[in-house]
Amino acid sequence: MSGGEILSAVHPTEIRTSISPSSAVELNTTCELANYATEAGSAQPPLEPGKVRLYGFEYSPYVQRVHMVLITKNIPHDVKNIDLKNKPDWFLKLNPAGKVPVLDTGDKVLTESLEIVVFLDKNYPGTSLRNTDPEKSAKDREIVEKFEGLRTEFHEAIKNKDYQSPVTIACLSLFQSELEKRGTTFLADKSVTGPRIEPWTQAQKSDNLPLDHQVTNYSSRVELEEVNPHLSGGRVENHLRKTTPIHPTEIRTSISPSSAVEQVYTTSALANYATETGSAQPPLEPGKVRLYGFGFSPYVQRVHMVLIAKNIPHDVKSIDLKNKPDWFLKLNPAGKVPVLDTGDKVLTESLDIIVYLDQNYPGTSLRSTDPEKSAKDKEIVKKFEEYAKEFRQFFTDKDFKPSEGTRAFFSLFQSELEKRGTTFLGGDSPGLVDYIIWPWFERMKVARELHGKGDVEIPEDKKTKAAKIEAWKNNMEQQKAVKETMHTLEEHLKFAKIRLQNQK
Ligand SMILES: N[C@@H](CCC(=O)N[C@@H](CS)C(=O)NCC(=O)O)C(=O)O
Repeated sequence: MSGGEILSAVHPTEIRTSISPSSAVELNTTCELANYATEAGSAQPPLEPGKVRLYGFEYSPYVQRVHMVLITKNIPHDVKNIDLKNKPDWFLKLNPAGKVPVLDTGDKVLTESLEIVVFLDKNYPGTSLRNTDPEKSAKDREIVEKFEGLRTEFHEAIKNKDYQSPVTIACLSLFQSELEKRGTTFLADKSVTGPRIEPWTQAQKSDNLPLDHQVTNYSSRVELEEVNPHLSGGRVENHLRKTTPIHPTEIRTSISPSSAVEQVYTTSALANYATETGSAQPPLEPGKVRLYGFGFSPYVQRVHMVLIAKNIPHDVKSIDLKNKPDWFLKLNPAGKVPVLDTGDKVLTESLDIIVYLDQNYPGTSLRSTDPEKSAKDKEIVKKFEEYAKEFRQFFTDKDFKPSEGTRAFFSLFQSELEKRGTTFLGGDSPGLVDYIIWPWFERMKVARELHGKGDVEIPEDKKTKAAKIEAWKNNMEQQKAVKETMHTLEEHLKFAKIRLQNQK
């Protein structure tokens, strides 16, 4: 689909029949696959920068309560399943008791779900999920204590349909009377007690699997770049802001910032476990769409950002592009990422995918309804796609001169920002167009760093233009979807160098 058609229509190409999400066999396969790195004898998968790691097992309510708190508190994390029948040695070193959940923050290893959830609530930013009122807090503890006593009884009740469950009855009656007394929807407005209890009250529903939002391979560090160098035809001032981890409490000593890239690679090598030639296609998780991608692809990143911005449950699997598995080539014979698999449909081409997501998933639409703006958005995207195509040449040829199309894009982009008078092209929050173009802005400084050129002043007549776009960039960098998907300049540089080396 050409840039001109984007934002108007999408043609889902393939109807899937081969995978039914309800198949129990597939769930088992998911589990087996998910355990790839955790069998006895396997190596401990290194932490991803900026993320905590939860070791678990999909069906464990103790793991689920921790996972839910990680999600509720927006703590960047990933989850690795442990094969509990075949525990790896490194796991037994982390927790000699051999139980999940285990939380590894990089600084600390914590076991025991209740200790972990309280630790997360105390040590990570955001609203506390515990009651501050002493009376409620004491009752919460009582409720939790009673629920903890439920453990043995719960198994008994599953095995024996006539089991009377005295502890459960006492517990539920306390739970109910507290709900009544407080008159709130939950035990607290945002009570950690709710999530603690929920895994048990929902355990009978076989389709109720924990939602896994740990999808990125990306660093959480934020860094500021300069205005597009191709715009002014010269060099602009370098405004490097100190990089700040999302969670200042999480200071890892074992990993120096310079090894962050190695980690990204190692992690993504692990993430590729299921995607090498000869490997089986990893089954979809119920309730989630799957994005097949590659950590450094700007086309993948734009789709990933829209999934995050629209809160669409998803996971991301990396494809080894040098070694594409047959099943991947069946999904997309062109062999390119991104590919989106919804379970019903397989979509290729980033722009088609993005429009499909915006059209078919709930939440505010990220496209403008104003016909004039919408037409301008299409024009911007069309011009931008031309620029994206020639972008690579800025890396390989330091004297590459931007085409007319590229110049026209920057000029239109800036004049539209000015005309709309909003922070983003989409208004007060980013729209599809903003997400569509962002990944290239994240990478612009790479070319300059590669060519080792110094900075120069922005010409006077370009200053307003540069300031508009720079303000847009700064505001984009504050967006959740950008923070969760971006790589630092250092990581981009390292990747670009490896790639250029490989092309020689
Ligand atoms: N027009 C496509 C471009 C996608 C694309 O070029 N993907 C690259 C990664 S950035 C790729 O998959 N390359 C692998 C290959 O061509 O073998 C889109 O928007 O999705």
